[in-house]
Amino acid sequence: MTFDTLLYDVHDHIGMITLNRPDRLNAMTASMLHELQVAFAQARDDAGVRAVVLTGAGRGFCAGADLAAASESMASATTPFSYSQFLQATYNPLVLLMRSLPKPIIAGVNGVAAGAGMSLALACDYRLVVESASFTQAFVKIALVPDSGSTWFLPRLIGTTRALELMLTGRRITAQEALDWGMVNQVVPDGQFSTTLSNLAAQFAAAPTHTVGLIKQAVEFALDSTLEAALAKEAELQDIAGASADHQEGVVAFLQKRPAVFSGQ
Ligand code: T3D
Repeated sequence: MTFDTLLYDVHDHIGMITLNRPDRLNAMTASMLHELQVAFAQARDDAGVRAVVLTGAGRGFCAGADLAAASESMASATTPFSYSQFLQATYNPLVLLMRSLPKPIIAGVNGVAAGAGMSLALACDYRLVVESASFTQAFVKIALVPDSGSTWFLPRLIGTTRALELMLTGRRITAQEALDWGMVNQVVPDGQFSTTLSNLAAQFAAAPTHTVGLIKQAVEFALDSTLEAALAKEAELQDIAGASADHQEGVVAFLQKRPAVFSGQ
């Protein structure tokens, strides 16, 4: 499928999804949300893809919902617009797809991430951020509740005190503040962003992909489980990981004192 609002490219086992509406800071329309679902599903189903990168074209990562497009479609609608139906059909399945993807997703946050754009970055597994980027829970500024997963991700990442501060004020925080708060993994000078992102993606693409998927599954499960249930889940998933070709390769490589070469199986 060809995309109108995204670029999707696969190289060196990396599926690179670039939000591509730079003049609108990559604000999301209904068609971009649909295309994102298609692109993530394609990356999931392509055995050649072992790591996924989500980034933005131009100076922004993503400014959240496209407010101009949203207000136009509301004005022209013949029936009352239902936020609930829209969210259930667009953002919600996308976020669930990302969280269940059995491959690592890196957010390459190349600029401002606002509203649902910030939620998308939070739904990724690793956040690499340029020094000049910023984050805002912009929802409150237009009198909306944070959606697309922000209420779930943010308190878990930075605690309720700070999550509520961001959600209630819409304050724009810097990349450094996000790093200090544990909301992102790494901040790099703008000039080093592309190279660092490529190196990081290559590192993830060379990891034992199947086991990485199991690790994601284990952590996702443990977030809402008892210790007893989490221990049982670890044991169940370890049976699967322990039977993998990459586990064998990892052990043999260790014993032979050489770097492991993982196939992803
Ligand atoms: O309806 C639904 O879909 C429900 C779901 C909602 C989920 C949400 O995401 S709600 C939150 C929506 N997002 C926002 O409220 C953020 C709005 N944008 C901003 O606050 C600021 O633009 C930023 C803080 C993101 C960046 O500020 P700045 O000063 O760096 O850039 P700018 O000059 O404001 O924006 C540059 C251009 O992008 C500008 O267009 P222009 O004047 O050059 O023609 C601006 O209008 C446009 N733009 C930025 N954000 C959006 C947008 N256009 C449409 N929708 C946007 N969200």
